[in-house]
Amino acid sequence: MQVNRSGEPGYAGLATFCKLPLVLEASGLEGVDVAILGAPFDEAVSHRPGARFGPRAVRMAEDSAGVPPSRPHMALGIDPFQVLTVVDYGDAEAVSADTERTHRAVKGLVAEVCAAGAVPVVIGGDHSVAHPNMTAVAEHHGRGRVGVLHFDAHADTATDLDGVVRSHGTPMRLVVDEGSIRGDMFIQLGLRGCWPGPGSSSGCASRASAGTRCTSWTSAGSPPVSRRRSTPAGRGTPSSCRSTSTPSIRPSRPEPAPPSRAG
Ligand SMILES: [Mn+2]
Repeated sequence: MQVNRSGEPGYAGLATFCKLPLVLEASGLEGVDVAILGAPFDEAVSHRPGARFGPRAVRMAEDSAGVPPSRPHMALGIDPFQVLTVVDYGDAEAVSADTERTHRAVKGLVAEVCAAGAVPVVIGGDHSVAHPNMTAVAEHHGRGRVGVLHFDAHADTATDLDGVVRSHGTPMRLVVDEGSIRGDMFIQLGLRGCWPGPGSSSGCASRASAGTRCTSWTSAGSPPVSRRRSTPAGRGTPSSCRSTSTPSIRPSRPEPAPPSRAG
């Protein structure tokens, strides 16, 4: 369903992602290559809430790609909207203060997108939503057969935060412990800062010796990373899942950065 007029400026009209057609039923995903999906939930954070407004904020940030949208890449000369059929699949039906039901809703929609043969792109939301996202993708393609590139400031590999297992600081450990993603196919990039501490890091290291390895690069930069492209995560994996924490795409106005434990 196209909900925007072709002559609208970017700041006008209903805010689907890049003014893409809106699809709310799985039956409308036939022939779709990529489905954008919002996961508006932030009650699994240990510090700053607000990411529930992320999906809407991203859609509101559109500055006018036109209808239909055009976004040609300057260097590659490729417009993804020309070569792919992309739709906005709306938001998951998050339940305020109920992480389990919200995660179930996110997982259900990601599964629908996968079942339709499309690639899900999930906009959070706090990083706890990575758990149902990755789980649904892994269950579709085969548990242990999906590699993950995780761009984040933090590893998010805690067993729990203050006793809370479904947290924004735990999804990367959960998917490995549950067998959805193999540790040696889970690549983490950009980690820094004071969390997690040595305990969590050593936990990952010990799991490496058991065959479930968390691989992390700290301040490695792109050249060293590109030289590691033949690591297990890039070999023989039928699919990949990319996870980026909200802080790394936080827009514009800089704020004083308080110490944070996860995200
Ligand atoms: Mn994170």
